[in-house]
Amino acid sequence: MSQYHPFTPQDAIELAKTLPGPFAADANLECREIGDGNLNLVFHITDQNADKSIIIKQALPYAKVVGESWPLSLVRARIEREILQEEYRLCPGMVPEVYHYDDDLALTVMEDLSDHVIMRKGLIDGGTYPLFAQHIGEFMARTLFFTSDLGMNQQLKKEKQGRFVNPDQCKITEDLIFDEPYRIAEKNNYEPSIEDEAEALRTDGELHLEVALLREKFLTHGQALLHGDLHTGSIFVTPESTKVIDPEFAYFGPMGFDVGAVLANLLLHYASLPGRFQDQTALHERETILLNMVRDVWTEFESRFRSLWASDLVDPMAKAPGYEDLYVQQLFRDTAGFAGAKMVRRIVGLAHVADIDTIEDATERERAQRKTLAIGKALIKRNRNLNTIGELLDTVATAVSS
Ligand code: SR1
Repeated sequence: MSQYHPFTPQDAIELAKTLPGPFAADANLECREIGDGNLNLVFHITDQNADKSIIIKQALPYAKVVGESWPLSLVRARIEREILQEEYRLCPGMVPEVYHYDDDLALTVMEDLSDHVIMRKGLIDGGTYPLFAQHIGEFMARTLFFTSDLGMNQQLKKEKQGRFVNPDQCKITEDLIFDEPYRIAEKNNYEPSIEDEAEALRTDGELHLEVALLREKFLTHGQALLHGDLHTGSIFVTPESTKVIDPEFAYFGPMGFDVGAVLANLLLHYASLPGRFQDQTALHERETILLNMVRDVWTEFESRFRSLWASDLVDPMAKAPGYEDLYVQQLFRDTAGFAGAKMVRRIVGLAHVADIDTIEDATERERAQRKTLAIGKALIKRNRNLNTIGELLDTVATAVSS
């Protein structure tokens, strides 16, 4: 049994040498620690003699973004590895292949995806991903449907729920998304220029009621096995390919939390665009691309989810007339509400997004922050009345224009 210790690049090379593949015995291995996320070490190991490489990801026993004062369970590494294997089974080619793991060392050896780019960076650099909506729609439909009571044996689902109890990671979400943005909290992080917005978030009773309902759903609704952190920093893309990474926040929760995460991060990028484009025609074109992506992600997801309902339903009572439509309607409303909550937290909470934070001009950055909050709050407040993606996009347009 291996004893946990945080790896150095040399430790990562030593481990790589013991693996059956992909490196040859005479490989000349180099290693760089490339982790730029909030929680883990990520080692990129390449053979200088051949075109071969792997990633070793190791969990740290604390949140790297804050330090050792914020301890975190290492169990998340085992959960992340198991859901990667589950997602690989359900959507081959859409997550990195797991080559090896060591739960005591809290590490997973996996496929290197560095021929792709992190989607957040790709969008900031102006990339277009015409197949993204189809890919992510398929990914979410399959992973959510087949881990829910609709698509899997209900007793097996309960057993599986036991393997994906993830309290430390869920607590991060409960605090950072569904609590701290709405009160004075030490970890909150926003610029003084939007103090008025932060104050408004703390005193808006109508908003608090909706956030309380979303929080309750996140705490109690074990609908399907979620990725749990499906933002554009957890997705690798090329124009032809989409790969989902970093599912360490996985747990059984409400489906709309994953779908809402994707929409929220597209809308965050949309809100950042005026701070990135001076030419109004180019700005308008790019905004249209982003809003079309929002529409297409939902539409692709819904169409694939409904196809699975037609072909692979295992719950006989779910065939009751009208049930499918009510189920999808509620899922859409949850998606809208969670998307809004995820936008608000990225402006006033601990962890921000580069889309907004890298806008250099302070006035433009503030404008983007206010725009994000306006969209986020509108989606939260209206979620229980929304029925179609067209209405969601109208809500965005109204929030932006007022
Ligand atoms: C302390 S972790 C902060 C955030 O990073 C992750 O990507 C999750 O979104 C989490 O909320």
